[in-house]
Amino acid sequence: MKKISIVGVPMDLGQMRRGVDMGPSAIRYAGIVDRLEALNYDIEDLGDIEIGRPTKKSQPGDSNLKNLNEVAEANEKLAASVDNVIQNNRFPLIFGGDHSIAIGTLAGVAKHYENLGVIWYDAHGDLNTSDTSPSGNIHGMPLAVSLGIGHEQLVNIAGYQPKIKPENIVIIGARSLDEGEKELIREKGIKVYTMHEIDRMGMTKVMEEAIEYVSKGTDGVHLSLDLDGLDPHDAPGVGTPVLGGISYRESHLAMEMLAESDILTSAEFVEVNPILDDKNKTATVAVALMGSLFGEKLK
Ligand code: 4U7
Ligand code: MN
Ligand code: MN
Ligand code: MN
Repeated sequence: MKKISIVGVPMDLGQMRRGVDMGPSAIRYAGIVDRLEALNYDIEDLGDIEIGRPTKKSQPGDSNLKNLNEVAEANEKLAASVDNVIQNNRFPLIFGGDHSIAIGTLAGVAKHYENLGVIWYDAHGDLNTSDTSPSGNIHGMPLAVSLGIGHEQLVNIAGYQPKIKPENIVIIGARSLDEGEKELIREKGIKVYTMHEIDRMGMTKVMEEAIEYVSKGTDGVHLSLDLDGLDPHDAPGVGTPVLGGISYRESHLAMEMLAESDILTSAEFVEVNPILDDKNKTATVAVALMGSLFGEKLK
């Protein structure tokens, strides 16, 4: 029987909109523990990582990255917690919080895998650096940071780098990429299925290819699911919504195909913001998708 450990990360310092720190509570409130227990998993909820508050106004000479020290510190704690979950032979399931927490999740997970595959389900590439970021928001940087590209304080979390390799990553659902991100994608040859490919090929084919792509030559696979990968109609409670996204049904299909493939070794669901939501719809969607991801259809 699969043993799952839940870690909440009430992080909102990687972007500018308040409320996303309540994401982990909203997901728990939407019934995730009962949902997974009904599937006969052994569930342990480790509670939330403590997030510091920004203590000082920025000083001249500071980096343009917003809340850099606090984001780095929380991600160190998260990396240690995730590392510990895997050492205990349990599956880490992380709830955000803004997407800057993927830095810590991947730092903890990748210690255990030489060649970790990553599925990045997102409207965005999250491949910005301090130089290319239009916003200075760290939630737009975690994939670059995990590749070893970015501010040294972030890149070196958990004391090693890089965490992942460009050829082991697949991005699904992209429709808002900045110029610097596009350049990095071209330069590193990162595999991307934009909304164009999803429309053209259909989600079934996209997921068949993506699953094969991230399984080849890898020894584990992490799913990082940003709820803004879905269309804002289905997931309105996110800080950076982008029209024309993946539907709720297509997302279920994607999760079901991942369940069948049985390749995942860790997962995170991020960017749920209850303040911007419509009656906890987005957390409810996240919980439903996790139901599929953990095999509701197969049982
Ligand atoms: B998310 C953005 F400029 N690219 O870097 C940036 F459009 O984790 C958005 O995917 C980043 O939600 C979105 O600020 C980060 C912007
Ligand atoms: Mn996003
Ligand atoms: Mn993201
Ligand atoms: Mn977002």
